[in-house]
Amino acid sequence: MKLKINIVKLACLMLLSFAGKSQNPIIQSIYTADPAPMVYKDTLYLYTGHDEDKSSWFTMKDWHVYATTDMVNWIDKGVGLSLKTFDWAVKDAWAGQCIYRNGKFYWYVPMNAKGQGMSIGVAVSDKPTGPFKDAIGKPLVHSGNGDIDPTVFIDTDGQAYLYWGNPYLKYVKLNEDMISYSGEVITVPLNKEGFNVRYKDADKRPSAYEEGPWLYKRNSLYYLLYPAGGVPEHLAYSTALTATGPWTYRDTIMTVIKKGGAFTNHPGLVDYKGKSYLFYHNGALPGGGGFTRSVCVDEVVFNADGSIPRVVPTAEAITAPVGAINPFARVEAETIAWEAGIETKEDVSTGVYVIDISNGDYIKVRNVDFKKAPKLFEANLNALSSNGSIEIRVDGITGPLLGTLTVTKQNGWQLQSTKVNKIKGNHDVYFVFKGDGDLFNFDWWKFQ
Ligand code: FUB
Repeated sequence: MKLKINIVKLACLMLLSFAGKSQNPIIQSIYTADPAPMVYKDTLYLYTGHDEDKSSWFTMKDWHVYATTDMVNWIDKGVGLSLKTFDWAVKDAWAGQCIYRNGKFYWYVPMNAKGQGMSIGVAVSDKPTGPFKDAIGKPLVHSGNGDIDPTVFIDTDGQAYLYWGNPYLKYVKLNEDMISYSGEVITVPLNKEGFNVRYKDADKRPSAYEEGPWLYKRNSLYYLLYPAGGVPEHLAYSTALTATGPWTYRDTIMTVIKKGGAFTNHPGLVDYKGKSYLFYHNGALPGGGGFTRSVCVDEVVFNADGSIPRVVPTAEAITAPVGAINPFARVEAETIAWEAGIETKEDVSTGVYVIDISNGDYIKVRNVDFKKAPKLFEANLNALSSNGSIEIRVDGITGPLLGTLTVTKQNGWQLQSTKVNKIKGNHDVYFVFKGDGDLFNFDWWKFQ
């Protein structure tokens, strides 16, 4: 997706008008869906599906990775995995989840397998951002009916579980190698006690459970979150004293999102830096809807009895960052709290960088910690025109001007710099791009 002023000017103006406080959806450069957060060391990685622009079905071909250390700025790590990785897959890169074990990252994803229908594959990598390769060269799970939306969980005793399914809810116990399992595929009874009843029963399903399970543990209690309904979906949860149930239905977590929603939703619950966060998706970006979705996040504060309170989707997302950006170390240009007009691209030599920059586009970076006053701003740029510039502003798109970097046309990537005014403390920094045409590509920035 491209929120270009010259293409979707109206949509962009809408975005600009609430740019000061809006943080949801957290990714604006493409449509993202089916969020799966994973904490590794001090970073929260977010694995998402990717809805194609103007899609009228779940035509999904790859999965993307984002990273944050503050819950407000998201670093685009590019395409983490694609259908092309799996020789046996033909389409439908739907909802998956990645987990760390014994020095490797295992990403479980559903895909349509040649001649077989939906199946679950597993990809493996030494790094959370890939490259990932097909771990076994064939589906890990093909039970023959509704093998989508895997969630993976490793219990405190080391036993790993893979749950999945629509319309059934199934699980297996994964072996320690994470790429095989022992025992039968178990089908969980979907009864009223465990999963409530549907608010409409046109499809005659036995319970409200729909798809997209997410398994989570807190204080010895196991939580299974899932989209419920049917369609349009709300998010609900059940709990159990073991990872395999029996499950007791608890409550709705998020009601159907009426304004700016998609007809699906998808939960991902994670603890990070002492707080808990619910990831989900909506259809709120310009051009968004049921097949052009966007990932969002809001904080969850558990009730004292361990129950999950109703989470109301916000436009603001996370108001209190849990980290800050150090402007005196290299910051990737694709570190974004909010943007308008830009896209990202990746190649082997540069990695991910910002492209498609034209007049009026901007990138907002939140909570930049100027521990000392900078004198210079430098940026690694590949100039495409001779009249581009970057206005460096703080605390608003029209906020105080720190300096203007007039970009010189040169061949290839060049470090370019400008003097800046004094500033100290924590500020939101806005890079506002000016000039005619396609201005430049932007790799990283730093203050001196
Ligand atoms: O993204 C494709 C499908 O839509 C997922 O597998 C479901 O969970 C729903 O979000």
